[in-house]
Amino acid sequence: MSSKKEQQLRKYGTLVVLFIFQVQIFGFDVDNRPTTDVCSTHTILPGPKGDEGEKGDRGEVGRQGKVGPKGPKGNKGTVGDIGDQGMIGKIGPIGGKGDKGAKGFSGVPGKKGKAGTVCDCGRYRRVVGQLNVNVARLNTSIKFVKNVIAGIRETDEKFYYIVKEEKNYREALMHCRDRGGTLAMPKDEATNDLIADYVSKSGLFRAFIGMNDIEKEGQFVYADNTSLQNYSNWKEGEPNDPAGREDCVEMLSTGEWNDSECQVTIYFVCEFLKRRK
Ligand code: MAN
Ligand code: CA
Ligand code: CA
Repeated sequence: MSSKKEQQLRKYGTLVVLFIFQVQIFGFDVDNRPTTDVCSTHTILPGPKGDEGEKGDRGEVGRQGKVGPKGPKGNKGTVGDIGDQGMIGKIGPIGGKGDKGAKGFSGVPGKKGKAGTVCDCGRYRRVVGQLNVNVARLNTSIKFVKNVIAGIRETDEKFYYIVKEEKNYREALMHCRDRGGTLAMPKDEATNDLIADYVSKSGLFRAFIGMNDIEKEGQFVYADNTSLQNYSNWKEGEPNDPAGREDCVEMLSTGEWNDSECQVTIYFVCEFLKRRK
């Protein structure tokens, strides 16, 4: 221990001894005053002040202080400088269909048109009517050609074709002529046999062929107006011309002929001359 500290301890020790001495000599009442002043003449006075002691050693580092109070709020900062422009973003998705716009204003009325030409409606109706007729003929022709393809008979000189449409003699003849032919005219046995076979094989009992006695009763001619020559194939008892009304001729499935009424409507046989090569 340094001498400086020894001096401090001696000084404090002297003061403690003096304090205890006073308490033992005079005593104290509850008011902390001397019970008697009889010993005031014996009061011990302090001595003269001593010399100043030497400077003590530097103390140890003290403990860290408490955390200080929160400081006042700082002033608002100034606006910063504008940065560089960013890159262009990606193209966004296609937007939905917009609502229908409001109806626009009416336009300016146009100028008065030129006078129209008078429609010749009657003429157009006639044209349309004729076209309808042509279409009907074409359809008939198509039907005919289809049937021709389906079945036809031929000799060296001619084609024979059964038209399975019920027509009277005059209509049947016109039908064959419209197609470049005529009603079949069997002028020999071979030709008659060929047509007969065709009729029977087609499942028919009868069909018009090209002969009649329209011009003169009993005098039969072919459709080309040539008279019968040395060939005929009448069924037995024919021609009988009952009631004088049978002036046209049909071939039966046997190949035999029968005079028949011209107005009955039955199938018929056309013939077409082959083209010379
Ligand atoms: C019978 C016969 C024929 C006559 C027919 C008319 O077959 O009399 O001669 O042509 O009837 O349907
Ligand atoms: Ca007759
Ligand atoms: Ca008859």
